Amino acid sequence: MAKLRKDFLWGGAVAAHQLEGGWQDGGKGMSVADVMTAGANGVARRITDGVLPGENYPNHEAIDFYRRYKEDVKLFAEMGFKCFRTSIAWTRIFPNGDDAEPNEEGLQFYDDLFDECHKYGIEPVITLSHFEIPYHLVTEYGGWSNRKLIDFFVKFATTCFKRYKGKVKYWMTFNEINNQTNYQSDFALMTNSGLPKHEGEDMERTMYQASHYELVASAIAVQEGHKVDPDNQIGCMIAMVPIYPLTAKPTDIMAAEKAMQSRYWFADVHANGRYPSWMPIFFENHKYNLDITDEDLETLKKGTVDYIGFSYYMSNCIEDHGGAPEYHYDEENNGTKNPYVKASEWGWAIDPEGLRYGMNWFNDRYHLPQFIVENGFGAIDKVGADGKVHDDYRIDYLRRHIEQMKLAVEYDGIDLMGYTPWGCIDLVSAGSGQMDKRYGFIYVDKNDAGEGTLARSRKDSFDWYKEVIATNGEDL
Ligand code: BGP
Repeated sequence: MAKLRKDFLWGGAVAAHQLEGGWQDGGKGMSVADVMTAGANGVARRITDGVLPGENYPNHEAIDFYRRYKEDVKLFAEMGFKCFRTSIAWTRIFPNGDDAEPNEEGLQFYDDLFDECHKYGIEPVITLSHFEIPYHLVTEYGGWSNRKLIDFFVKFATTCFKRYKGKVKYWMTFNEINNQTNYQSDFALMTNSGLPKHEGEDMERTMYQASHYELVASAIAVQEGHKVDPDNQIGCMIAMVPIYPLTAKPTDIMAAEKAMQSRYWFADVHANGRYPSWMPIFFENHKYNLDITDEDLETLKKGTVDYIGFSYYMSNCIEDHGGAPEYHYDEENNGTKNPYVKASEWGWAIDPEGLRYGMNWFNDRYHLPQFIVENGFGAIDKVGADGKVHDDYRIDYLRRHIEQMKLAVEYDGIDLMGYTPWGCIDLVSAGSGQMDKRYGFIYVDKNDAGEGTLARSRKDSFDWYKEVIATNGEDL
């Protein structure tokens, strides 16, 4: 029976804008994340037009990792991390996105961070664009709806590949690129593609166009990254939310199949180097007339990824509502509750088997190594009378998911590179923009109101995860 690889990459995951802070330090420019206010009481974050006085922009300070990273990396090392997934803030390297030269101070910051990781034998795993692009590219070019963004991104990516050659081997291009199917949400549009919503515009068409440019940019980046260093492993990053049929009714089964296709075609393009057969028909039926050139299609073929990086938090359910034969998946109308699973406070269905299901789904289609680069349980943690967070609910969630991940390796033969639970240190939540939805093994003293000392402390899950890593997943 196959066990986890001996060099299995245990670690944790974060993203630059959710923990660094220092939003104007070291010559950094303004990113889309810098103009999004915190959400409140289930209300989505607001996207402002620039930075408004008196508004709360939580990631401006976040958890001040920009200054405290040495202390934090030391804690990761104490847990035995083999790798650390973070992103490079594009605006630290190219403050406006279209600058002629990169910003040396920004480049140096990541040099120092990666050196600090290597000091402890921790391998950096880097996402190039994790829910942010320079805000200037939004105001000046309309974000990813503009083909020019391809060149800007490739220049950014290539600058990073060259500068960090020998220090970074594992890369991903765009975080959760397929979340853009949720084009009804301003947040998803802004974070994934820097697309401001335009009244009266067919945002679905714009989403497909923007996604195409991103996929072309990714395919060029993959090729450039391999040229710079053939050892580079460059993956995609897909949000895996399996969509089950609510019943065994054949129409529900078909609706679920079509829903899966319409959420995961991004992975087809990344891994197979081509659009699936239904897509040109879909584009034609909708008269989308997208700017997709023959040269683009060649590029997609040549720039396929080395591995499938993905996040997994929950599964979803769908029932057939009739409608068009294409059963086009519509995020807004598909929040059907699965009666067989419980959900978190945020309504995220807790479904460990769904992780194994998603891994098999990817494996059957792409036959590539996989990397679970996000998984975790967002909760409101209470500090106990002894000053410690006793987060047995988090341990329980992670344990049950690791069990399924091991089954996928042992019984399904899936080649799994590593596992990096999300938010290994408490940070700003992407969805709410607040601090109190926490995922960490390490507690950070800061609340939704922005109060706190920013002091770090170990939760119960810290010691538990340390043991999991020490035994390569044997002792759960
Ligand atoms: C993923 C994102 C992360 C992260 C996580 C948890 O979608 O890649 O950036 O934040 O979800 O989501 P949230 O912070 O909304 O709980």
